[in-house]
Amino acid sequence: MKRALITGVTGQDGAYLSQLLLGKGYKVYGLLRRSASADVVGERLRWLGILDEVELVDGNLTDISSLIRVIQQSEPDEVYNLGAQSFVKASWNQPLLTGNVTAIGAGNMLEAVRLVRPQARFYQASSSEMYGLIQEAHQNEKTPFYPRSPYAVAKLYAHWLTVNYRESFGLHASSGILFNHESPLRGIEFVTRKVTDAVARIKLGLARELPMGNLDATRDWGHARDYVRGMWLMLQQDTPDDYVLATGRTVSVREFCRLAFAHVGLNYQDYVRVDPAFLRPAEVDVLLGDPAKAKQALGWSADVTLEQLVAEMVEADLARHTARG
Ligand code: NDP
Ligand code: GDR
Repeated sequence: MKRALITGVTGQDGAYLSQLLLGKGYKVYGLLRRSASADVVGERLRWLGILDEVELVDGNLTDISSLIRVIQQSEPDEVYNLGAQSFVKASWNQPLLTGNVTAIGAGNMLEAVRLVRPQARFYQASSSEMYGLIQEAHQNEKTPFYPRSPYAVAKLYAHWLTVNYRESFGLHASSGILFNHESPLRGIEFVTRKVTDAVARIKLGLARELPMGNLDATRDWGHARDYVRGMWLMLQQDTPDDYVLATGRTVSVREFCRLAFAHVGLNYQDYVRVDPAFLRPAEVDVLLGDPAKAKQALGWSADVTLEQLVAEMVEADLARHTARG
């Protein structure tokens, strides 16, 4: 039985990746940081019905001794480093915490693997945010980076350290440069889930409007379930490498709003208003990924369309709010 250790197991991707690996017969360990809200942090795993199947182990990315202990305890064949302060907007308010968790935390994880379990395969959750102020219309593995937020700067450090540990120490370390991927388990502050949650509340008469930031930004949005499959495929290759995962289609936040409201028969223009509080000090205007390498080398492609994603998310939020009464 293969053994996997996932950091960020309580997040969106951690939950779907756990489900995928359990389905493949893995023993799955998940790093859990201590929280006063221990009863709710496992909510996503519970939603997928797998909370009891994942072995949660106590540790924190900022505490390397805890990572060393967890790797000794779990003896993983594969390590997926998904833990991060992942909300871009918050990274301007907490830039150094973001650096400690998202950059140095990845360094701690790489060091712990190198010292304790160098034979383990390592996945780093890199991000399309690293392209930031885009240098090419379609971004692929060779496109130069230009980060636009403290979050993206931190991710760039983690990305290059992963490449460096591969080249310096021969670790089987791969980095997935993933474009935005969403699902009903997306955190509520991210734009897609914020919109689908508001659509559900407005439809059910629980809210009347939706304050938003920049409606003109465009993103290449896919479904998280497809993207965690790509992570796993990367670690099944004989040779570690870097791969872009994306759909190859970019759509504006405005169009996402239109689709989500239209799903319940409403016109987004009647409800959405721009509130400067949701604008960012520096914006990433456009992202559009080129997943050709992942398709060719991994046989990976994003199967879920944006329209299917929107429908699934709106329906899940309608069900949640209806169940709450
Ligand atoms: P989430 O924000 O949903 O999850 C982040 C996870 O990191 C949570 O489990 C969180 O724990 C954990 N975490 C935060 N701080 C620490 C810490 N100090 N020690 C240990 N764990 C910690 O992110 P996603 O699932 O959406 O994304 C997964 C990874 O992929 C992240 O690294 C993200 O930056 C990256 N990424 C995501 C993309 C996307 O579109 N979703 C695209 C590209 C990259 P807790 O529940 O306790 O807060
Ligand atoms: P992003 O995701 O910054 O791309 O990072 P987010 O959903 O937060 O923003 C996407 C775009 O929407 C615009 N926007 C708003 N965003 C939010 N959150 N709230 C709003 O009200 C709003 N209005 C407009 C933003 O300005 C932005 O242009 C996500 C995270 O998952 C990262 O961890 C990951 O690395 C990248 O995706 C790829």
